Amino acid sequence: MATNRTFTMVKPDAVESNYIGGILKMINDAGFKVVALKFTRLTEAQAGAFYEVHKERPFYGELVGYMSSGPIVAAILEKDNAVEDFRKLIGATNPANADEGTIRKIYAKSIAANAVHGSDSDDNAAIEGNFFFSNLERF
Ligand code: 3AN
Repeated sequence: MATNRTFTMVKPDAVESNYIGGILKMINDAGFKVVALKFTRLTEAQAGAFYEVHKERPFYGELVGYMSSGPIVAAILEKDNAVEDFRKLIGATNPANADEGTIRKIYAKSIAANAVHGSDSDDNAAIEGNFFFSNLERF
């Protein structure tokens, strides 16, 4: 499969716990190249817009409140088969179900505070990357 890109965030729980370095090291060690990187904090409105696709889900309010509760690290990552391989690297949404050695198994606290985000498709990777980064901020 050709080289492509995915989008990730280190979420507020992992930033607060000083896991940024450990998580970025796992990402690099798995062969992903960082092509855009930003340390920022979402407003509630921005988090609501980012997670618009989950608007009807019962946890939407909790998710938006949580994702705007502290700073996050956003990044675009490049690798062959990036979206699928990154989902494997981060593990299941609920860390209790995540495989050994995955980022969520090692660093996540709960299904809501699950350490990292990873895009679920090429289309969403592009949409999410564009949400955070201009063309001048990606390489
Ligand atoms: P993933 O992040 O693995 O793609 P999604 O797309 O099902 O998972 O959910 C998006 C985000 O919503 C998750 N990363 C998690 O933070 C949050 N979330 C998912 N399910 C729940 C839940 N049952 N309770 C609270 N938050 C949840």
